[in-house]
Amino acid sequence: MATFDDIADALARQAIELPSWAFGNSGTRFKVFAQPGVPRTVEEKLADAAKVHALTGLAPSVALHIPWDRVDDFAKLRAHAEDLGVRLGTINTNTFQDDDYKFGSLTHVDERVRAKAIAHMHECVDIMDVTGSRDLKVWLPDGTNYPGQGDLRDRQDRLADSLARVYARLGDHQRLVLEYKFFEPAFYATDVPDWGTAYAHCVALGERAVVCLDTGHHAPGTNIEFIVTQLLRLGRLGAFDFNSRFYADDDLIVGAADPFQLFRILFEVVRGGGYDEGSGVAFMLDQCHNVEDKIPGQVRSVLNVQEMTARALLVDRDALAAAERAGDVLGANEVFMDAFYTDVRADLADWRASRGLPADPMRAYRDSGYAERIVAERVGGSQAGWGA
Ligand code: AOS
Ligand code: ZN
Ligand code: ZN
Repeated sequence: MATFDDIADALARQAIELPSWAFGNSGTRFKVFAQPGVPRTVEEKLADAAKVHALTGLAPSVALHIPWDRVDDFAKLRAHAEDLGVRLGTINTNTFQDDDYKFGSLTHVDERVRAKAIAHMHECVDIMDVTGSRDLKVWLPDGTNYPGQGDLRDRQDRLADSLARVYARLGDHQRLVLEYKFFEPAFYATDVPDWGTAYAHCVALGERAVVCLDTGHHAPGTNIEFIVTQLLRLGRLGAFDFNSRFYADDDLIVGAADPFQLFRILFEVVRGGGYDEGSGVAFMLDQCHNVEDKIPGQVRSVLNVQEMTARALLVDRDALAAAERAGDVLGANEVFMDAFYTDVRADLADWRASRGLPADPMRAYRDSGYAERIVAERVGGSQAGWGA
């Protein structure tokens, strides 16, 4: 097996984008539990994200969500982020919180509503031009609840047409990242339900259309690492939304529900070149912290991704390939599992300390006094996303 020293340099290029909405109040449709000290402004969300980056060195950028994070002056916001030591990243569109979108957005039968959704996405690209963001993330709530409610084929045709109009607005360096999800809020037929549908639309659009794989968006038992492999092979894996799920789209801390699955996914990422310098795969979190503290929730999340990345990098690929070729089923599995079972936490602590980072970022956060300070300073937190 490779040693920790062998992978130290590769670990240094890890970058995980944080979602602005992870720092605000969130909840389920039953209850939003407000937490003291949550950000009241976008600027305060950026400050919290910058704290996560300062503690871990892993989170240099922040994804924004429009309209939740709309400000009057995005150039000023960009400068503010840079002053804090982070960048503004992916711009997420929102066509799911407006009465007009009850029966769909980019797929809507009514041309007025469809034009409104397209205009919203064009506005998001205008924002990207100012923030310097590369990626426009499109996740759609579109779908139907009952058989016969909508014409499935016509909806696909309208979707293709709408996406083309959005894509046409992108600059040469910008990408459309299309996210799929098998259900919710639609419960019968979702219009972008799976990687194949997302892939087909991306191919029709052009090279700068790529797929976002949200790890929570699959039916139980789905072999997600296979999808990772296939999309990398096809050159269309644009981004991850990392989180974990026990039941539905739970948006829990990545690596909490099934660390082995995260390991298998990251192994295929490494194997397929998705972790190579300049690979074009964006690693993001898409999580909400409903009952746990938010800033340490984000710290825990990026550390979980780092730990599993380290283990994935440790796999002895030569030994694995030899065992695979020899038909040595148990030998190959042992090589794979050896890396998974390697506890890298002490090595990572030393590695962090050698780079001027806290060896234990969770503890460093607890000791920093930041949590107490924001509770004292921020009175009247904003509602930042889900459950709003
Ligand atoms: C929805 O289920 C998707 O995961 C979206 O990526 C995301 O959670 C949403 O856009 C929140 O911003
Ligand atoms: Zn997502
Ligand atoms: Zn989701």
